[in-house]
Amino acid sequence: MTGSAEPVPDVIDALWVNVHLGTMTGTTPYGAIEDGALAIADGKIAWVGKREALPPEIESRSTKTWDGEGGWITPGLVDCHTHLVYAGSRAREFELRLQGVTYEEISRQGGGIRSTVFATRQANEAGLFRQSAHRLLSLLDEGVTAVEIKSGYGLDRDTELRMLRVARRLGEMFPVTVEATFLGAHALPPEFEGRSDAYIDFVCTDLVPEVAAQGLAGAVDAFCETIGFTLEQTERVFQAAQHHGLRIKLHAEQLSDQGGAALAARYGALSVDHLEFLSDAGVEAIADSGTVAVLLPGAFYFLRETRLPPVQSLRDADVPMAVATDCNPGTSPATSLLLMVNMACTLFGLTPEEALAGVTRNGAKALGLHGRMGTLEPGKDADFVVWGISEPAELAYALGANPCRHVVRHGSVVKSRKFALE
Ligand code: DI6
Ligand code: FE
Repeated sequence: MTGSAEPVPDVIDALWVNVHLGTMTGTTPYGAIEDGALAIADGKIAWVGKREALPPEIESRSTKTWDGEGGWITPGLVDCHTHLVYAGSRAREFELRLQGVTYEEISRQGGGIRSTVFATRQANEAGLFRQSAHRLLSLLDEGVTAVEIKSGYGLDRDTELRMLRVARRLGEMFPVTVEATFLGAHALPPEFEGRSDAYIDFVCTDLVPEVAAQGLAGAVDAFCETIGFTLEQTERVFQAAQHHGLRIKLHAEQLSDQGGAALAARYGALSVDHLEFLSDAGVEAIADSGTVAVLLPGAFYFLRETRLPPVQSLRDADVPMAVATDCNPGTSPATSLLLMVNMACTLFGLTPEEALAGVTRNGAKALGLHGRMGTLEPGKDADFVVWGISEPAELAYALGANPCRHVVRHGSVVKSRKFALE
């Protein structure tokens, strides 16, 4: 890309130079532009390309020039699958699982999700916000500028709505775009023990309409699994979602093959997530659907799973793959998206470029936000990260490092971390 053909705005609010650009567009690896420049106007990217091709009028109209000190700029990171609003901890369950008790056994004994439901129902809105804000800030510290946050630890009207209000407020209080998802069909609450169909009735006829009417979520999700809900129950949630104008996502084929991914693709799902047990038929069913395959290596690692998602089949079928933390207290208490980028490579076999696309371009697509973010292109939100790295692969390579120097959101620097020695 040698720069954009867009008309030059009268005022350029900021110009970044002395940087390399990982645009995540086009056909070259990372859409890389070495010795690039990026101009911002009204919170949007106004121009991006080679420094030598920068139109003189852009430079002359710039009110502020930033020196990127030879670093790399990528789009802001998108964590497209989190459950980061919740109360309490499941460290005791972790100890049990290390002693050999399985996640399923704990769930069937009434622990697991239900123990977090109990703690979350006890928490008030301020307490829930405070506990969740810490997790969100850890993500923002690594350059996350958009995040999806699910409900699903209330499983009753008041707590589900409280969770979604907390998610919305996190997006109001911090420099991050929050996309909320209603996950009422996450687990069966104790008061509906043995009555899963009645609970799905409650989700579909009471909660989905209320969530939609209050504008508290843009999508629904469900846990289609032996220890979750059946394909038929999942489809009822999808039908209610479509009736109320909500998009669809699904926890699919995480611990077994229920055919959930194919069902979700038939309903035009934004994404199907986990996918360790996705069959070739399932890959075929989602290929060409536009549905994004969201890979969650944190849960695979933390549950010590052995069945890998069919990455090569997804690659061969050109299914866009995203990568996310799945930040939740039971299977992925992870608040580092960069560590997930590394795990997507080391555990799932993605290339560093695929993994970075998974937390930028494809992460945005999994939220239906790819028209606004996920690549460095004129007209998109000026949400990007300036990294102190010498090549983009370093973002997948380093374990536990955080080379984030500056985070820019809607054109403004919202975080700078740079030690004098750098
Ligand atoms: N699959 C998961 O890995 C999380 N939810 C789901 O449907 C686990 C949630 C938890 O264990 O708290
Ligand atoms: Fe999840």
